[in-house]
Amino acid sequence: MSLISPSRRVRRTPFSDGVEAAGVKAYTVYNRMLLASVFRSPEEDYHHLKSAVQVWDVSCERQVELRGPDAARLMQMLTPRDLRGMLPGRCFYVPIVDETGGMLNDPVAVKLAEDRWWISIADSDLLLWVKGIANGYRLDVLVDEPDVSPLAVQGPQAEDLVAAIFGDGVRDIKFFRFGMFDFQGRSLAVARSGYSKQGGFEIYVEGSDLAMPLWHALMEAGKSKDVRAGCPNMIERIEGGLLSYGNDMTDDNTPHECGLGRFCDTQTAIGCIGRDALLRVAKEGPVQQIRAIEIAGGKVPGSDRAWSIKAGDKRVGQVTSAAWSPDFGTNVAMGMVRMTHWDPGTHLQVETPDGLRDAIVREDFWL
Ligand code: THG
Repeated sequence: MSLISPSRRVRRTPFSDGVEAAGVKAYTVYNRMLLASVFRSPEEDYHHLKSAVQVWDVSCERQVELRGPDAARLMQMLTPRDLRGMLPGRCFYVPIVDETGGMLNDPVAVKLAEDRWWISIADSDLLLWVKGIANGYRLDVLVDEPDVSPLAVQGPQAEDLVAAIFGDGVRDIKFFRFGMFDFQGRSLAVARSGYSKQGGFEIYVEGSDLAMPLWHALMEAGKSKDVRAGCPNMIERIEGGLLSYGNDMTDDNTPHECGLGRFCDTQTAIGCIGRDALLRVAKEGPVQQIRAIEIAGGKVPGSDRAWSIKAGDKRVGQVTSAAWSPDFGTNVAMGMVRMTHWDPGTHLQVETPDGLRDAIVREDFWL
């Protein structure tokens, strides 16, 4: 059963048969590809993610591959994060900005070799920007979207499950690094990363033919661990302060507004697009920034729009993601707040779809 009308514009993934058989209840669309959003219920999925292990079809985290002598130069043009110390086998969370310093994407850069990179993208058409830069500057580099589909294994039991398939070697992989490991005679990048704070791995499945065999192998090996098909969980990711491009930020925001200033080395990232604009914003400092916000009252409704944040009659920001947290017994949220009202402990009001609620700026996220 699916309420999304079938269309070639909304791409299936190499794991879609497994996702459907597991009883997916809702999808979203991400990079023009299906991404499951609910299996049992957001709350049930959340408790299970935090106590067991889940296998996530995150094929929609498409790769932009850079291949050739100018690959490293192009990668540094794309991000204000200094990549000079980045060795092959490393993954870096990298802001990508346009010439005005506006966020275009917040992907994970994967360095396979000096002349071969993957950019594991969030939901925007980054391939077009990268092709445009490569061609405009006449760089000696091939830019395309390879047949690579990430499969995430997340949760407290993720390491044991991934070790059961790839061997105990995966236990030595450090956070945001990857190693090459064999599955059915093929070598795959296995990274310790993923869009949750529960710990886990991402397997970059190169070749769609390997997808369902790997899916079945993980489900079989994980039976005793109560492994389930899962998906990025909105409640857990807000608790953990993980940003969602298109929701919590857009090209109207600078990395500094998004709290990603720590990933900008604008002084030393020579040649990066948007450098002059970022040098300006870094000097002045942002006038609004992402904050953790607690919203009073019972469970907030879901939403497809930002909710105004008020201080009396004045609009001082917007809530961009919010959910009821069963573990914290409150609504956890993130939002963009003006500097006059961003200090921890500041009392605010939020215009939710079911009325005005009291809210408070938190010191930190919840995890
Ligand atoms: N993994 C991979 N690709 C992705 C995502 C992913 N592409 C889309 C989307 N997620 C990109 N956005 C993010 C956002 C946050 C993180 C990763 C990708 C993340 N952040 C950690 C944090 O903020 O705590 C760690 C950042 C760090 O310290 O380097 O993991 O999840 N392949």
